[in-house]
Amino acid sequence: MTGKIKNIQLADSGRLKIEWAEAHMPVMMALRKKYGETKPLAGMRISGCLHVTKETAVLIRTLIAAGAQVAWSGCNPLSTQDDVAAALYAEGVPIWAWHGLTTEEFYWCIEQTLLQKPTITLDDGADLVFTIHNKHPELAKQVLGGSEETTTGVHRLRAMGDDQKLLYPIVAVNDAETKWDFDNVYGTGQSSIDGIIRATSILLAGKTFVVAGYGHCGKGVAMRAKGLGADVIATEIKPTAALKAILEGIRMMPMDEAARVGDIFITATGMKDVIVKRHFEVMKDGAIVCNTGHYDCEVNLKELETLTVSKKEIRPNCVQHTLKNGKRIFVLAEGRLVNLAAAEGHPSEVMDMSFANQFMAMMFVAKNGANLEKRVYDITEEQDQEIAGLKLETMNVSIDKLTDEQVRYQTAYNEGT
Ligand code: 3DD
Repeated sequence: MTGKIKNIQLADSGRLKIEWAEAHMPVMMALRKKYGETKPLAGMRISGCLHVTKETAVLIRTLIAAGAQVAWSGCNPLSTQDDVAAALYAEGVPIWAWHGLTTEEFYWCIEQTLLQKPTITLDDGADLVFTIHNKHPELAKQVLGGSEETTTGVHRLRAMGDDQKLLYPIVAVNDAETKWDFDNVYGTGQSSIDGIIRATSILLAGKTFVVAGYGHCGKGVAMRAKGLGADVIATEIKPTAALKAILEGIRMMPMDEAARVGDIFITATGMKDVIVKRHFEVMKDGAIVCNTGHYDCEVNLKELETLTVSKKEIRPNCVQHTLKNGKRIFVLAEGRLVNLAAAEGHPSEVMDMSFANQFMAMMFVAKNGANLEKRVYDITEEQDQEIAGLKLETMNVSIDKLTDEQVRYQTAYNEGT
């Protein structure tokens, strides 16, 4: 067995978690059955940098069943589920991941996954791609291509592609409709509330719940907080997103105002310095602050420390800061993504589609990589509809089909009103 994990004794628990996820990811299991026979990934060495959760384990097992050799690390120091990592390690998956990595250990784990000289990279937040581009550009020569799971990762890789800095093609899995419109909205919505409740046991009903960012993730979180009876406020920098919030019945105001009235704050912007010193200074006693964006730069903890006279971990993933003004602020999961650091991430059912896109992206790169340009590729409409169709089938849902006449009518331009 190759790799480094927290504790092999946890493997049994991890196997049961993965079994649970497999029972709730029918699309992935169908893909595993279909491609386990044809093995389209045979000969591929996939290095993955993606949260080690029970759902990721299902993806890993499916990639291996399809013929790939994998090497895996987590993509956040606090998101690895140690029992899942132990189960994967015990079944021979080369994995370097444990909960509570230092920054140095985090990048060391990524380095270990590069020893196999990957032909494909599978990334979430672009740390693996950046490591290859910035520290091991020579490895890019045998990389056919890669994929990127998350919004901020895709933003950065598109910028690299626009500047002709990409050393190999990248498939923007995040931007697939069957990922973005489901994982980001319904997954982040539920899992972020899950993380907040596991870390605090707080009652949401009647609380003033401030969501920074009303994109797909923020919209999902706002929807679920509202469903639990919270009084939701959103903050934004984009007029159209702000308008959507208002029309959804969500109050909109600048963070400078929301900071004074909020009980619970969550950032979902992808931007840095969203909650900073002047906000902490006016927050109510007992305010809870957390983040569900990929990177831990949205809540400025360095500035909070300048106001802190004492702090203690009052509950797992919940640190009480006592400020100079005598008020307490509770920071969850060290300002890292609360859904994965304090809970289990998105439910299996939405990851089923996200990872079906990842799996198909791997097949696309394996088949076409040598002929692709060094840019970011979007998931095709056909693939989106194929995955959504597979998902509906597993839910025993039937839908209508256009007749030939209707197909013709769609593009007819000689019929008026
Ligand atoms: N992410 C959220 N929940 C996850 C889970 N259960 N397993 C693996 C990864 C998970 C994060 C990403 O899928 C995606 O939501 C993102 O954009 O980062």
